[in-house]
Amino acid sequence: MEETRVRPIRNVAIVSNVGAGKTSLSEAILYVGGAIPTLGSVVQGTTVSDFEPEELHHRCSTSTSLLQFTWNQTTINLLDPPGALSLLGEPLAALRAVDAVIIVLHGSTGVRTELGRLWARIKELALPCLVFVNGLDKEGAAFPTALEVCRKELECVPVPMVVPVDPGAQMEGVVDVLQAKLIRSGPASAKVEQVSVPAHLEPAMQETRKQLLEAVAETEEKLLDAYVAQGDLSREELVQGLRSAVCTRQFLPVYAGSALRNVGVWSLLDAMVELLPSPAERFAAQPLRGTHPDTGHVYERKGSAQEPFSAYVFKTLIDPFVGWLSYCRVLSGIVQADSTVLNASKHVREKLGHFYTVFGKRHGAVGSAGAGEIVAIGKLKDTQAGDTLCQENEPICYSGLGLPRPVLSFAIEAKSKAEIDKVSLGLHKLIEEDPTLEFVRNAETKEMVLSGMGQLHIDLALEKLHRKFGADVTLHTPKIPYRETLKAKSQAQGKYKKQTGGHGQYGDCWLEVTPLPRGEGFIFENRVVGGAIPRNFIPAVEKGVVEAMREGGLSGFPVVDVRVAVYDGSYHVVDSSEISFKIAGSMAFRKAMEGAHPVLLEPMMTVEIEAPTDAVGAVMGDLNGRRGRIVSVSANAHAEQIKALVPLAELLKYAPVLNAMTGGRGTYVMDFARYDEVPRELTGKIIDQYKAERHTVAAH
Ligand SMILES: Nc1nc2c(ncn2[C@@H]2O[C@H](COP(=O)(O)OP(=O)(O)O)[C@@H](O)[C@H]2O)c(=O)[nH]1
Ligand SMILES: [Mg+2]
Repeated sequence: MEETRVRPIRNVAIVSNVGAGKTSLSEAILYVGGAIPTLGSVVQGTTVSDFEPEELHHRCSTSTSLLQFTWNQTTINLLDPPGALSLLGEPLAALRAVDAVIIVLHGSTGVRTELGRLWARIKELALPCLVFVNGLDKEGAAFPTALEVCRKELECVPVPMVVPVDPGAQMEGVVDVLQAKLIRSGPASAKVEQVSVPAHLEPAMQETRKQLLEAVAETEEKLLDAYVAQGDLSREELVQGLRSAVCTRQFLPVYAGSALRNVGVWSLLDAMVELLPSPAERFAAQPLRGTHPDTGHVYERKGSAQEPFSAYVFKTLIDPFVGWLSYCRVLSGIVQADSTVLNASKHVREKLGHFYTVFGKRHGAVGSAGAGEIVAIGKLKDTQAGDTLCQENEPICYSGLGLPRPVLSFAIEAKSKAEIDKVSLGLHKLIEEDPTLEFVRNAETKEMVLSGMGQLHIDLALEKLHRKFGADVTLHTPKIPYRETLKAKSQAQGKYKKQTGGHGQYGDCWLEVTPLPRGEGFIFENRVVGGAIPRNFIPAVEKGVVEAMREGGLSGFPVVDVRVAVYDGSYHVVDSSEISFKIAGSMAFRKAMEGAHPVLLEPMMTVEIEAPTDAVGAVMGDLNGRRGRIVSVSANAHAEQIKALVPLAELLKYAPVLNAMTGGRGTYVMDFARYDEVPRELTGKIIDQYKAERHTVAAH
């Protein structure tokens, strides 16, 4: 019953640590799959997948490529995202479009932070996986080490599917255990040669095959019975057992070879079709869940073409030739190009433009797309990555992309006044393409602030800004958004009186300010009894307080975490007005704060650093120097994770420092944790600095 209308489909993303060979492997898959005539190379900038100018310049992927091709009557949608930690939004989004994943392991490197994070998401999404151990043509790359990584770091049961033959620079084959054949191949031809297994490789193959048989037999009683009875399983039984074990994530079939030399790739490609689930099979095992955008009612979809149309947008980009494109994974139903649908995430109707298939930078027009397919749609006005599109009368909304927050911020300034508009326009376009990039004008510090996931991410954004919009900027350290609060209870009066001639002004109130626990913000209370201030003026007092809170008396930063109670006052029947009580409220608040032992608060960040073991001492020492508090340290086979609480002010230029301390092997992510009091010895300096700045601004 599987996809009778169209060809079978496999949607697969390739993920790994940066530089493990995803793009090279994608290229080799296309080559073996007959989609390209020659094997391109990342180093020469000739792969189908890495084509953007930034990718060619950096010689690494910076954006997810979609590679659609056909093999064995199966449509394969291969996604090749970048691996760098600061571009993690791309693979995280790609995972939402696929039904299975190929994990590339390389050399003796274990699971680094970026793959660790992806692995966590893969588990959440319960995506079936295959592993490809790449680079076996290189010195020091060992297959057993990779199996150990699967066991220890991915905490999975690896099942080797091949026996690598003569790993090293001249490697030209693997023994495919399922085929019981030696598969010979090389970079000069897309054809593989299947020959019988030479006698000296027979014991290794039998040993691997035995492991496979036992693993498969254990997954199902029927298979176990057959194995016990015959001492063997047929190829059909093996494939059937493997398929269901992969689909339910019971174990990880492990392939191996060299993407660069086109070795072992054919077996992997075969497995993509034979062992990975089709979209329908995946959703039969775990139905899709979405909610009604208005009622929140939960609905399930089985991912069939007969259901109402729904699709998930996992990437948007501006293509130089076709314009705005939204990459969509159709999850249910069928949709025609140029029809009108609902964007359930944004509650707006969208008129769909043309539909395209995508092969790297090449596009082909198609008229419709059905469940399981991936299609690029032109001209969507309000749709962003993470949105759900659906049939208007059957609305459903799937969960958002769940992307990490930016960690690194810069204040940016246009190189020339004439470029300010270009910068602003360009950056707004770039953030529409990339949900992990943030661009805001900070009302408090009056700066334009660009935030990203790391230095590479910011650099790439600026390169694109230059290339696509012809605008250049300079980067500065952004100002810190400090806050003020109080440490003691205090009371004060605010009396505003102007009663000379004509209609006068009269407002008078007594306020009590009390510290609130950190993060509680602001509470206003009316404790006036006996009509000392008429009820209708109380909101005006509150307004005055709120206005005064915007600029604290110490440094001009907003006041937070304060309970303000108005408890007494007086009024004048004629002269009292809202405005006079508002002014009185502001005056009383400022005075009360003076007596309340005001202090400065600074933003504290939770920082998670991963550093190679030999650099951990240096990293921890440096964190101490940054007023950081270590929260925990934990280790895996290759690196240690340090979790610390550090003031944002000490982290503004952390990325290059960590790089230098760890020889480029350290990575970190950070997130806002809370506001903490600035140590007294630093407070004076910060206050002086901001007062001086305010003076200069005022003088201009
Ligand atoms: N020796 C060798 N080098 C490889 C292999 N696969 C990839 N590389 C090289 O490793 C580098 C990173 O490869 P790339 O495919 O861009 O990795 P990605 O970041 O995972 O996409 C490039 O210089 C490739 O030429 C391989 O199987 N053997
Ligand atoms: Mg790549």
